Amino acid sequence: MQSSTDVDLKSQLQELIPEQQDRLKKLKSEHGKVQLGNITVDMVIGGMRGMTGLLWETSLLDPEEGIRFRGLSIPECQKVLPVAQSGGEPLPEGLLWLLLTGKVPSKEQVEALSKDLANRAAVPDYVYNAIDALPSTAHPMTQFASGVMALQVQSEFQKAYENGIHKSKFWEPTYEDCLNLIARVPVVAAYVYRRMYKNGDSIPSDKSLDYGANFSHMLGFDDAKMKELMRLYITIHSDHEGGNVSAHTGHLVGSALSDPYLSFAAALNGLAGPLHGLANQEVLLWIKSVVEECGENISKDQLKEYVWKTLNSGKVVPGYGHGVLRKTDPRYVCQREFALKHLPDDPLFQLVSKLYEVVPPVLTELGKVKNPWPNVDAHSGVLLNHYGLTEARYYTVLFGVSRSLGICSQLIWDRALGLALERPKSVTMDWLETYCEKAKASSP
Ligand code: NMX
Ligand code: MLT
Repeated sequence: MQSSTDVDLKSQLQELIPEQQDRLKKLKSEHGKVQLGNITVDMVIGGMRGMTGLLWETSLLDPEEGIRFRGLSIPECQKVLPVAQSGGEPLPEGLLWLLLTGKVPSKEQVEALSKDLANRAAVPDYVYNAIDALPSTAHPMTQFASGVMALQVQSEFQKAYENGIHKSKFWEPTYEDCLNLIARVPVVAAYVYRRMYKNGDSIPSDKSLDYGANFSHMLGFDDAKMKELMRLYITIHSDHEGGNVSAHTGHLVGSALSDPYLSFAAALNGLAGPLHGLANQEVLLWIKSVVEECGENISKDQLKEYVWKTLNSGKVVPGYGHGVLRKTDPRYVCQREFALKHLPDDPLFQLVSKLYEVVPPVLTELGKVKNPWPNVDAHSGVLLNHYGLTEARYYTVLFGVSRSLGICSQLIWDRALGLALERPKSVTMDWLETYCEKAKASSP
């Protein structure tokens, strides 16, 4: 799975693209009519759950086993991807290389990509001005998405399209936009954080640092363990196959040939919903409300009562459940391992561990929840909180920075493979009722 020794990511892609185009052409001509399952009325009215309908190359989610990035599980990525320090967490640049090429990069390739990203990270003043036009009380995700929209002014794809670029070349300006976007989002995100919580006292980027460490530095956290946490955080939140709300939105908007900035800003607006990425904010706020009402040393019985109180007031227990997963999210597991290694005595970590014992049986007892186990968001907040990033409302922005890696990698392949405009068929209730009546009448 190792890449060739060429350290230039774009030339690696240049080599890979014709192979993958042929592969897709063959798939279409030889197997285009093969059925992948039946669409039921439940699927149509139930958020298309379980309906296979998207091509997404960068990762694949198994309900029992969790995510694999280009075939590699999280523990495998932790083993084989280059690290900043021996025994440490993967460098997100390595993961980006893996997502884009399907190959494990060498340390030299990761270093070259790291430098390339650092050199692309300049953000024009009008982006900061666009953010500053919003009240500083605006939600961090609103400020972040506005900043990404302002970055769009520099879209290479838009310029090339206006100049009549041939469609076989679409992927090239898409690549430039995506790499620029990935390089710039941490700068914009850090600006939002410092504006909201540190009196606008921005910290310039340090080009000598890797992507994760530099983001942590620009936020104002120079602790070596926080930098490790940031590398892990960005790696594991990057991609979760194509059907989740943010990835699907990015792909859908991109399918209209909207450029990567427009597509990714749209994706961020989906991520900002409480059933998706905003759940990481909700988890920490909910945990803090438990502590406020019952103290840190709450017993399991009290905790169970609190969970029932949440459910009985018509709310969800944030951080639990999933649209696809049916086991504990491996992204939860690796964060738990990080906590056991670095902060085993943190009181909020201990509360999170207690919740792991208490919540699943309660959700099972509720009787309708398909997956009672924790997802990625159940754990991330207490780790950030431990290292001083305590502002829960900001957490989804971190998720957004990380998700740029996955969504942008797939956008490059969308354009390289010439994937189609997304336009599924919708129907009305009248249509469904008539269809079902006819189906019933004609069945023996
Ligand atoms: N707490 C309470 N009720 C729940 C939960 C939960 N954690 N999870 C599912 N349910 C309910 C769900 O609301 C639905 O109720 P109703 O029929 O009354 O509408 C019922 O159980 C069946 O839902 P599922 O089929 O199990 O889940 P679905 O695929 O519809 O939704 C989530 C998946 C993730 C939206 C859901 O589990 C949830 O709301 N979890 C809490 C929010 C959360 O943690 N979201 C983050 C997901 C990860 N991410 O980062 O995106
Ligand atoms: C994600 O990371 O996108 C979430 O776990 C939601 C999902 O996969 O549906």
